[in-house]
Order: sequence, then structure tokens, then C-alpha cells
Amino acid sequence: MNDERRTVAHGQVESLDTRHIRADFPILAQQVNGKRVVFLDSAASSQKPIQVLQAMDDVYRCAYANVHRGVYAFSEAATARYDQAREKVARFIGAPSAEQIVFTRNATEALNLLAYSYGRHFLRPGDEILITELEHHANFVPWQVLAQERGLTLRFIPITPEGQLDLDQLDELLTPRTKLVSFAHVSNVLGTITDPRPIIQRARAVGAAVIVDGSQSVPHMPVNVSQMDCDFLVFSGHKMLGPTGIGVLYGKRELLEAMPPFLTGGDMISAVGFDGPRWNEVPLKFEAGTPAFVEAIGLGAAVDYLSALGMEAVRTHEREITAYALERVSEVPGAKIIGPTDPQIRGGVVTFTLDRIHPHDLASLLDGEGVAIRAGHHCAQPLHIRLGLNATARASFYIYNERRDVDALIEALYKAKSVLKR
Ligand code: 7TS
Repeated sequence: MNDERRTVAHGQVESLDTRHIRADFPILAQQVNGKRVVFLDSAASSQKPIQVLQAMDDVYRCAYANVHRGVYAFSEAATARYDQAREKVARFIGAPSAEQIVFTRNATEALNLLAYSYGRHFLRPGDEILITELEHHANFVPWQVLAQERGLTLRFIPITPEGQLDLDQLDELLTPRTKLVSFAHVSNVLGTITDPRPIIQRARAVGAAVIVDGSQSVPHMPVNVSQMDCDFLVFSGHKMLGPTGIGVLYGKRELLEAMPPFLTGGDMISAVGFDGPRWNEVPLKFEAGTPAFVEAIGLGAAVDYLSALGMEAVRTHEREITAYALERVSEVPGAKIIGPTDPQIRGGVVTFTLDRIHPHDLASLLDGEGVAIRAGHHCAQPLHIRLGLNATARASFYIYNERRDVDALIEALYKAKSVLKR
């Protein structure tokens, strides 16, 4: 695997060799309802290659014992693999050091950690937090709760009719009271890719810390925290070929060091006496209890897999397939694409409505054809309120999807229309 463009069997040039990639994903070889699996819901969670399954299986079979405890061989082997996984993740996102990678359960837990630890420690009544109208609930609810609890003001960057952040409003929204700015690098509904740098620079000018929600960007495109210069970045392992139960919080070292712990207990202390505890060094200060180290090792294998493909090639592949899907879906009578139609600023999600067919009915009918899409508000209800829609249908793509998956989606959409006589 490398990032060169290849000519595949049917003479088409593609950036990724999807035929070989698909052979690494056992689940894609199955049939659903007697049909070839067309999995178009990777924005919710991706499928897993055998390399990730094997890395975890191997720890359980050959190197399993609790980490950071034993002086015996199994514990040392598991600890070494766990530490390596942290280093791989750090390199993958361009973090200056592995100590700046805190393992969490998922992006949601990473954002809650920030709300509890950073938010409750550094924010004062009257301070302002700036988020956007397009956030996933994971980057919405923790700030609503914090604002209510601490007397803070929550403000929102609006979206334009095309579904981009309206940055013309930024100067007005950023005030000397703004202490925190948090936004999705890529929207899980609109697919909008937001260039984080201008927001980070302007937030920095008013002294606000910046959190980037990389849940939909880190799996799909090159992301470098050092170039971006964000204060924090969060993402989930399960959306990037890794297992469930493992996520990441990257933070600037001085901020992580200044923040109090989130959860307390074993592993996160350096010593405990009857007079109280002393905290462990970063990142262990934020990792109370036995960590999900087998899952972290699985994430390390996922990072290896993606790095071997090359994240530029992953992005190019998704841009191509998204462009094709945008074109094909928009040709279906009654279909309306939600979000930017320019594939340059759109990640691998195509969200749409189909005239007079409820997205849930559509998703069920598509399932009958072996096509898995997501329907609903995609945990972005405020955005749907803003769009004036209750629900939308969403097809999302990853490294194993091919143009024929889009063709199958289109065929299934026409079939659904004829079944429902719409
Ligand atoms: N932020 C964004 C932008 C997301 O898309 C998601 C999950 C999260 C945060 C939360 O991730 P978690 O792993 O902590 O749950 N998005 C979706 C989705 O679009 N469909 O299902 C989950």
C-alpha cells in the first residue's frame, strides 16, 4: 500500500487500491439480505481491518497483563506496546511529544474531561464560550451544562445558507470575555471542512483557548496539531479503523499540566498519604484506573494502517468518491443535498433529503438492498433546528468504499421511490 494513484481493473484511476483494502475487512465479505454489503455509515463508526483485530488478539494471546504494575515479562510487554501506541498516535497528529496524548474512552469523554477540568478550573461567571451551530451534541451539551452551572454565556458561530461557518461574525462574537472556543474541524452532517487556522489565530488574539473536534477529520485527512496550533484536539479511535472504547485528547503541555484531574483513583497519582494525594505526571494524571490498553494498541495498529495508505491519498480518495456521490444523488428527482456542494470543502459525507420520504423509511428500505446509511438528526439537533429539518439521510464514505457503492445507493434510492410511489 502506498499513496500513488493506481489504475484499477476496470481502467479507472483511483487514489486507493480499494480491492486490496476491502480484502482486509472481513465484515465486507458478508452479505446482508442476500446482497453485497454496501456500508455507507463510517461517519458513525468505521469497520476494522484484520491488522487491528490481530494486534489486539495478539496482546490477549501473547502479552497480556495489566500495564504499569508488574515487573514481570507479560506486564512489561503490554506496557511497552501501550507506550508505543501513544507514540504512534502522537506522530500521526504531529504532536510534539507522546506525553501530550491522553487516552480517553472516545471524543465525547475527551470533551467532558475538558469541560470538567479546564472549564470548571479556569472559567468564571460572566465568561463566554464560543461554539458553532453545527456541532455534534458531544461538543454542545458539556458546554451547555457548564454554562448553566457556572453562569457562563454560550455563543454560537452561525452557518451560511451554503452550510459553512459564517466567519464574518467572528469579530463580533469574540470578545475579551471569550475564554474558550470549540468547533468541529469537519461537520458530521454537512461535511463542511473548516480551515481551523483563522479561527485559532483570531481566538488567540482575545486570549481564548481553542479546542478542535477532530472526530470527522483525523480519520479522513492529514491533521497536524503543531501546524494548526490548537490548544486541544479530540477524536475517537472507532471512527478511524480502531476499536471502540478508546479516544484521544491532545493538549498543549502547559495547559495539561495546569489542569486538575478529571477522574481520580489508581494510576493517576504519584503517591497517596493520609494527608492526601499527589498527582502523577501528564498524561497519566488524566488516566485513572486500568486503561483500555488493548484498545489503545488496536488504535496504534489502525494508525499504522492509515499511515501506510497515506492520509493525503485517503483524503483524495474520499474527495473523489464524495464528488461522484454528490453528482449522482443530486440527479435523483426530489433529492436535496444538505451542505456545501463543492467537494473541495466537503468531507466524505453526503447528507440529503428525498421528497416526501421520511429518512427513517428510506434507511429501512435501503437496508433491504444491503445499503447501510444513517437517518435521523445525527446527534446534531440544534443544526437540524437551524436547517428547519427534523431528520436527514446520510451516506458516509471511507477507504473501502468504491464508486459501485455509490451506484448501489442510487439504484436503491430509485427502488425506494418506486416502492413508495414517490
Ligand atoms: N464529534 C463529532 C463531529 C462526531 O461526528 C461525533 C460522532 C462525536 C463528536 C462523538 O464521537 P463519540 O465517539 O464520542 O461518540 N458522530 C457520530 C455520527 O455522526 N453518527 O454517529 C456518531
